[in-house]
Amino acid sequence: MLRLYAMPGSGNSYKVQLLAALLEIEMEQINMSALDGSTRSGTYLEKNPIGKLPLLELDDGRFLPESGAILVYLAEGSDFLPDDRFMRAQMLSWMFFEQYSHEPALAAKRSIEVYPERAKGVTEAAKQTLLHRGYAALDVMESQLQKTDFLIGSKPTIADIALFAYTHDCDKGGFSLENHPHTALWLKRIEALPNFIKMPLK
Ligand SMILES: N[C@@H](CCC(=O)N[C@@H](CS)C(=O)NCC(=O)O)C(=O)O
Repeated sequence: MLRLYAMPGSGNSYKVQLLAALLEIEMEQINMSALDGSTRSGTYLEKNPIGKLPLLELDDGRFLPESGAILVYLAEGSDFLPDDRFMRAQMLSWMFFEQYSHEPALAAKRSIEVYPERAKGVTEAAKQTLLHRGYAALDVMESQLQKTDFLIGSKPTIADIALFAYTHDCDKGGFSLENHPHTALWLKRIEALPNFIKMPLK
């Protein structure tokens, strides 16, 4: 059976947990914390030299880090991974956007607000920069979601799963979707998918 090393309450882990639930893929789950130093232990670094969660272990003992890569692996053969060459590239374009422009602002701001130990030494100016960058990313999504139900058209792909994770509870990081009504509706569309699960908190 597949084994997922995950952190409860982490959006990056939730992406994988959500897709696995939607596709009814069974996985053994090992809960870890990125806050207690265990992801920097020698035994974990042997499995994942990047030292982050999530991490997927395949049946044959191979390891796959990075949430986006794990989504691609799990979605193989499903409707969440389009066959069409351009659509697949568009999907990846949103996933790279998530990693470079969205997650670094929304997840970082949420982390500062949710875990007080992460707020130490963070200036008000740095928080404002994260808010500014996060809203810029949400504006890009809103502009697309005014035109299409999901990010690359009428059907959900793993790009939607990837971007759902840190958008659905962006209020925890101090963001509001009041001026992003299409993004708020898109969240509801994802929550209505069969087998949807909320973010596991333990
Ligand atoms: N690009 C990675 C980011 C993973 C990541 O940042 N995970 C956090 C938990 S949400 C982590 O393990 N942080 C530990 C650390 O940075 O030391 C992915 O998408 O999987």
